[in-house]
Amino acid sequence: MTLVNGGAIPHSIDFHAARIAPNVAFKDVAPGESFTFRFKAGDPGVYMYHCGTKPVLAHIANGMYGAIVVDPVKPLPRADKEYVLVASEWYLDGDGISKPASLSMDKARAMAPDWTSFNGYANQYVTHPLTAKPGETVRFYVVAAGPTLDTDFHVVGTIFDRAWVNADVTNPPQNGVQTVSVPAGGGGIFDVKIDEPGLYPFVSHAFAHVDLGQVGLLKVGKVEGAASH
Ligand SMILES: [Cu+2]
Repeated sequence: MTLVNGGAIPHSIDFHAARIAPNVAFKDVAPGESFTFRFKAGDPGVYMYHCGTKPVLAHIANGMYGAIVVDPVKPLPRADKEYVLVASEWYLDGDGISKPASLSMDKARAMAPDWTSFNGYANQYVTHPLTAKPGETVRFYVVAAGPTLDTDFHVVGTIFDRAWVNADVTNPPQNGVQTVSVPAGGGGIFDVKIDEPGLYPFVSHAFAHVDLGQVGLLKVGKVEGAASH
């Protein structure tokens, strides 16, 4: 892993998938500098990574995060489609219309987001749904990046056939579960197999988050019309 800091202030990178001394590997890298470290990804799952420079709240709230999937040596059951969803929330100091919005630390501390999202944009998969064919197994790798709020992952109109809660793939998955909390800084892996064509919303079932944009659609088969949620 090489972090190149092309920005104006120090940054760093914290991999939850690593077992490593954070004061060494996750240290601040000054503007214009780079830093390389290595770790062995020996713990399978889906993990958050993020900037760990103080105040971490500000760096994560500005979008400095992502997900990595560490596959187990013994593969998981086959999935036909795999999607990675990184849930997060945005705290802004303006509407972004007259001038670009920046971070509101007051809102971030108060946990009062303007928007919540999957993969950075509120409602993006409502306008551009994810797709599957009827009968396909769809696997969602879900990370809640926060910076602060959890994501209560649920797919409307079906039940998780398999849920690796907290992305623990060393144990058998839970079968037939409806909603699983993915904590801020955590991950989960969810399989659904949907036979009936339709529009199936995937949401954080903490519904204020749906209102703020943490909702998308899984379009199974050929479908006309609008979503229910
Ligand atoms: Cu940073």
